[in-house]
Amino acid sequence: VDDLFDNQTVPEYNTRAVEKLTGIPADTFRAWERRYGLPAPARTEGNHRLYSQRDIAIVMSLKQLTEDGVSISRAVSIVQRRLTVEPSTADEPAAAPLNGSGFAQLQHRLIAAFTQFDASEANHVMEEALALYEPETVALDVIQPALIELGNAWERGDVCAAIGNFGTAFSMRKLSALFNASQPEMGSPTILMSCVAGEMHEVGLMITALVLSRSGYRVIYLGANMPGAELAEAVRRVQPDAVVLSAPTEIVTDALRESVASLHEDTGSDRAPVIGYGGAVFELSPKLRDTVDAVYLGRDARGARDILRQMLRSRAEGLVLTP
Ligand code: B12
Repeated sequence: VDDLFDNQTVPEYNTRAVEKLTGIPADTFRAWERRYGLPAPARTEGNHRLYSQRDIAIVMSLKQLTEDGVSISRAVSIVQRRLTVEPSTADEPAAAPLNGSGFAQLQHRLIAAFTQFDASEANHVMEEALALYEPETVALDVIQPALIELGNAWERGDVCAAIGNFGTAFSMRKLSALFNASQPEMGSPTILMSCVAGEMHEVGLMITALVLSRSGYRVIYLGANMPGAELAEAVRRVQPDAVVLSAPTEIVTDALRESVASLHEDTGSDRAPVIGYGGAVFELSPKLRDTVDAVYLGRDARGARDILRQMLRSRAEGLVLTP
């Protein structure tokens, strides 16, 4: 239904059939046609409307979007935009919102907005993405790849540092707002999260916090550059079920090992928390993982969520955990 390019344009369904197939009264989709020009059925010789499969997909998309709380005029412009972007190949439609291509388009538009320092267009892209997808999907499949690409573009010298910082700052504001709105203090078990001492790259940690909080955990977020001794003190006070550390750059691997060591020393609890970590450097140099006495949580928040779910379940059942 959402793949507007996969649907045939041959006019073959009458109004009654469309009502039956979509569950929407004819008055409604005829009003959409009058006001917004969508759908755009053909006419028989006797001037009766004849709809194609694509028209039906359009009606279904409008229905879905309005049911999700998007206004009808906004829903129409979203669908129009999808229809005006040409598919890259016949087999792989570029405008389908529920597959990789839909994400690629949103990423591309977000990067374009960043390179123009255009926060209002970036906000527009975010609104559109959030009308279609869950916040964690927007974080993982739109913001994260866009920032990785922006970082690579900066390394290649294609964009200046200011654009990179603008995109990072904009994204951190969005992600923080989504994280706050997900009521991180509500769920359970409790996960304490921070970057290790000296680590200022905070985006990966924030995305992981959002995803974990949206999965129902209570997340206590300490942010960037957390000295090991202070972290251990916080763990003694909070008694979390898990501690998740971010150490994406090479320069902080020692700091990660130190933090992990002080957490192993004394957490003030008879049931030690799961200690997990992540960061790009452990993907680039997998051997480094052997030097850290904690659980590697994978490439990104998606893997972290799955591994932690498993580990916290085992911990709740009282099974012994080793990294
Ligand atoms: C933006 C940026 C900054 C910003 C960060 C702002 C912020 N609020 O986060 C600022 C300007 C502060 C900055 C500073 C520095 N930066 Co910088 N920065 C970048 C840049 C351009 C993008 C990073 C980014 O946000 N990427 C997008 C996010 C999504 O990626 P990510 O953070 O890596 O997260 C991914 C993984 O690491 C992982 N992950 C991260 N945390 C966690 C946690 C868990 C639990 C899990 C599961 C996964 C996970 O998930 C994400 C998806 O895979 C990169 C270049 C690049 N190509 O990456 C350089 C880069 C990371 N920076 C680098 C350096 C050297 C520095 C500085 C030392 C530069 C300097 N001389 O001042 C300083 C010091 C920073 C410090 N002490 O930590 C190097 C690191 C080199 C290395 N070998 O490790 C890079 C790669 C650039 C380079 N090639 O030189 N930087």
